[in-house]
Amino acid sequence: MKFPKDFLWGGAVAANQCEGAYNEDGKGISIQDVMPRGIKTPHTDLPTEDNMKLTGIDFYHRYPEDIKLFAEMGFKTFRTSIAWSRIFPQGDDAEANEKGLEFYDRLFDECHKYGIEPLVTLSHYETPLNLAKAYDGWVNRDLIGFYERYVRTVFARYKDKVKYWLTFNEINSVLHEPFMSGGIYTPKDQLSKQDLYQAIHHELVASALATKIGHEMMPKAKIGCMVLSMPTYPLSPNPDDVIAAMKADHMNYFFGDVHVRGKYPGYMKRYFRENHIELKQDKDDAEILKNTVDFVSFSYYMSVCETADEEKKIKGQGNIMGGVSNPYLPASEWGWQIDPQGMRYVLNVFWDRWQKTLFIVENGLGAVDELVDDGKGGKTVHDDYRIDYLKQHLLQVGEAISDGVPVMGYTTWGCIDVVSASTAELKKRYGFIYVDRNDDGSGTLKRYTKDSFFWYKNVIATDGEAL
Ligand code: BGP
Repeated sequence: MKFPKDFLWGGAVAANQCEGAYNEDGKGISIQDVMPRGIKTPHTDLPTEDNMKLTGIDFYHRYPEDIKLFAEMGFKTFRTSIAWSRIFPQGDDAEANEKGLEFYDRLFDECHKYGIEPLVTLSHYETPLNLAKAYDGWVNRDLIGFYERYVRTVFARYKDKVKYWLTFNEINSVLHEPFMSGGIYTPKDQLSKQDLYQAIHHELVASALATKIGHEMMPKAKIGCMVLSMPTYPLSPNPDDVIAAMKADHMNYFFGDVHVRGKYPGYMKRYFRENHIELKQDKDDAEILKNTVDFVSFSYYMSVCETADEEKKIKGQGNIMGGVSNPYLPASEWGWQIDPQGMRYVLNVFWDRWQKTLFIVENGLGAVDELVDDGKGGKTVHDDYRIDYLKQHLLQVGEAISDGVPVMGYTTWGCIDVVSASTAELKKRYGFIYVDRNDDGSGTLKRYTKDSFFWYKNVIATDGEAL
């Protein structure tokens, strides 16, 4: 099958997982800098040497080489984030950090040199640490103002360089990772539902405000929300399981519902009532929420099952958002269940529900790779498992397009190996490009193309026909 001519093929990373240079050129400390390996809650207030994200893959200095490799694959777009703490080191500063702004000028210029359109996430799990500690992150309404100042600054600066923007990475993940996703310093087990949903409300208002401001400042820009999609199947045809699955999906869909419909859905009002949650709303909030997005973007890695039967609720190993394992599906080494048809399913569900163009901005397989001699004096990785994963998922994207779903693009996660978000390790690799860096800190940081590099290049060159 041929994908549309203007389909945005590409890859995705996030600043905190690849840039390194955590304290260069005036950057402030972000919440990621104080999360050592495997830790997703506040642990220490100081960056620790154990944290692979402090040096990342040194993208901050090596980006020209990396963008060149993306161009060689034929990327039409490259998704990355702006590290908020490079621009406003403490988050609540009055003035922006010029050196931080200059870095992204250079980065976006480099993309345009090859005709690659940047796709920029404004906030990708990298809240400035000060906003977490002094304000308890998004629980505090002041964050809306700080975020507004930040987005106004970057919109003004990059309005001629960036056309596609995403407001918050996987905004619904705050339900499960309040520190990493929402910069909420209060430990998860002490966080009340009231504060959690208040924080979510602030993020939703901030997202709609960014969309409004973006449209005013950049009439040609397209601004989208970004949700973690993890379709929930009922574990059995028992109606109790079907309703359990519906409710689990609601908790994720409601973020998209607000972004697309501009108001809270009825099932959430019920949830708030039944859980004694009373959102504090400013008089303009309802009006601001009406600034709806141009498109819906999402990550897709896996589906899960849900059941009403407490005894069967053995949590799926490694599933970030809870749920129960599906007996029909294999899993990755990290327990993420592999379900290519779930991609077609979720594309159809989202389109039916929202009637907004969709953008798959994350999908991929985290695996342990082995660097071997390529027989020509160099080194490579024979990652047929990754090729197979991506191929099966892309074929399902093709099926969804044939179903009539408008899909504007596809960016694989971690197009170059980056430090994992959930484990802060480099051994969980997603890239088409191998980075010689190991979790003990050793390695030359040299880049090597994997077999999947040439496979993806061919997929792009043939508009998907080579699949
Ligand atoms: C998503 C995040 C990414 C990314 C990806 C893979 O949830 O948006 O930042 O890292 O998952 O997850 P991991 O790195 O934990 O394998």
